[in-house]
Amino acid sequence: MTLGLFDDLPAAAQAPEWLEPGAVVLRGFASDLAAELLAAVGGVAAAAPFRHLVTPGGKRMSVAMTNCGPLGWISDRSGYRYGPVDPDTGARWPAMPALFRQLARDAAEAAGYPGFAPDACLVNRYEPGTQLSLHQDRDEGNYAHPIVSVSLGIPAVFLWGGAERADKARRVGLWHGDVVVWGGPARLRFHGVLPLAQAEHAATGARRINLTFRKAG
Ligand code: MD3
Ligand code: FE
Repeated sequence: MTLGLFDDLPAAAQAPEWLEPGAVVLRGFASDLAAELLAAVGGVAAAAPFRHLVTPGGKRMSVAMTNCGPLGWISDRSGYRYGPVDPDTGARWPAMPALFRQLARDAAEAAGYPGFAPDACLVNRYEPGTQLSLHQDRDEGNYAHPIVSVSLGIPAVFLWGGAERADKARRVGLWHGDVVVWGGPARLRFHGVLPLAQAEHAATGARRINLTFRKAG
C-alpha cells in the first residue's frame, strides 16, 4: 500500500542503458504511448499494407514491412533504396503520424541528439520464427543522424555486433515499450534479430512491431 501522493505523475524514468558510446536503450520510454502507436500503425497499414520484400539475392524476407513518412525503405531484385512511392500501391507512403515524429524527437533528445527530424519510418512486423539477419543500415544519406527504434508487442533478442560482420555479437532483450537510439560511433554497427520465440502480448497477439525512424534524405 502506498500513499498515492505520486499517482498522477508518470512512472519514474528508468536509467538509460548504454550499449556503447552512441547506443542507448531507454527501457519503457514508449510504454504510455503504446496503444496509440499501435492504432496509428493500423492506419498506416490500411493505406500501405505489410508485405514481404525480396532481397537483391532473391530471398523473401521473413519480416513483413511497410513505411510511413516522405520516404520509405524498399528492397527488390535491383537493390535496397529509399523512395517516396509505395511500389505496391503506386501512391506516396502515408504521412508520418505526429505522435511518431514527436516520440522519435524526444527519444533522440534523451540520448543526446536534439533536433532529430526523421523523414522515414520503417515499420517491421515479426511473428514467432521471424528473424532479421545481421546487417548494417547503410542506405541513408547522412550517418551523422541517429536511428531511433521502438519495440512493441512480444519480446525479441536483438543482436548487437561490431564494425565487421564477423565481430562477436552480444544479445540484448527488447520488450514492449523499449526505445533504442543508435548514433555516432554506433551508427554503422552490424545488428540483427534472432528468430522470435512463441509468445503472446495483450496489445498485439503473437506479434512484434518495430518502428525505426531515420533521416534518409
Ligand atoms: C543499430 N530492425 O529495420 S531495430 C532495421 O528490431 C532493423 O526490427 C530491427 O534492424 C528490428 O534495419 C532492429 C534496432 C536498430 C535499427 C537500426 C540500427 C539498430 C540499429 C542502425 C544502426 C545500428
Ligand atoms: Fe537495421
